[in-house]
Amino acid sequence: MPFNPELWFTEKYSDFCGFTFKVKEVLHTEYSKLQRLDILDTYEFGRIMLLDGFIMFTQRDEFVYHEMITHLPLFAHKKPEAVLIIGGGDGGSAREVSRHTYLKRIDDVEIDEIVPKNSIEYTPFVGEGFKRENVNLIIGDGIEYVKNKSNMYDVVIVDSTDPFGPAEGLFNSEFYSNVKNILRDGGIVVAQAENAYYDAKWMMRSVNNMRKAFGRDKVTIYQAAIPTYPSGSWAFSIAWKGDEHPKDSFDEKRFNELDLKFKYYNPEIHKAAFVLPNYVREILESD
Ligand code: AG3
Repeated sequence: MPFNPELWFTEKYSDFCGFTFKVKEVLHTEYSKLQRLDILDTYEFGRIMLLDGFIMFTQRDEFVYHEMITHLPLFAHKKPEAVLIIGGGDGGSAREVSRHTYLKRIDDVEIDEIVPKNSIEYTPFVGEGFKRENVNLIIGDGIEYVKNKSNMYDVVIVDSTDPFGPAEGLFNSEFYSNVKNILRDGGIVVAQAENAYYDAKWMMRSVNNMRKAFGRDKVTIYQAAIPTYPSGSWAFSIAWKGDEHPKDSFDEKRFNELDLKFKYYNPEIHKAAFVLPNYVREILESD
């Protein structure tokens, strides 16, 4: 029998479980000063980007995350003109935001240049976000970028890695209060906030620190089903400066006029994503 080795990758979710899939080929590995990046080609999920061994996105289900972190806050805002993406170095969020062609400004501040470089080369289905002419990619530290600036953006999207290493400071209250200042009146911030099942502490770090900056009644969680992230049920924290809850401020007129095709997001999901199971509600209310 010919030697036919099998290569498998596991992302560990806890000391006792993880998520494993069979790898066709390791396409690229590269180290920056900040982190290790791997691009894998896999049988089940297509191309995958790992940062420090954690799944950032897969070709097969990235649409859920990127649609939900962008279109929900954009359609919840009354009249967005300028959008800031922090992180999002793969270009997936930029790709979705750029479809809102009425926007006057889209800035994406990514700390590590090897992420966009490799995304454009190996995962162009998201990397193409940086090819859109209305997207301005800035290589820099998002934590520094939001300091001492005010009234510049209507929507801020924090598309970060997990809250350790380079992204740790993107989950703290000083960062969120700078984000509040950089937002104009009526502004909305959304951040990827891990999951309530394995990592409730991390989710609540984002929620509690947003609460410190925006006030307890101006922060909540919405969720989406993302099969390749821990627990499959992913949380986004959202805070708003205006009076209306983002689930109620969906702009149906703009949604119909733009007439975009989505694979996950729709007007019903916009509202339903805020409906939380009891175990998540309890975590949110307990702190
Ligand atoms: N941001 C990373 C989400 C966190 C995933 N965590 C994990 N697999 N442990 C996604 C970047 C996509 N633009």
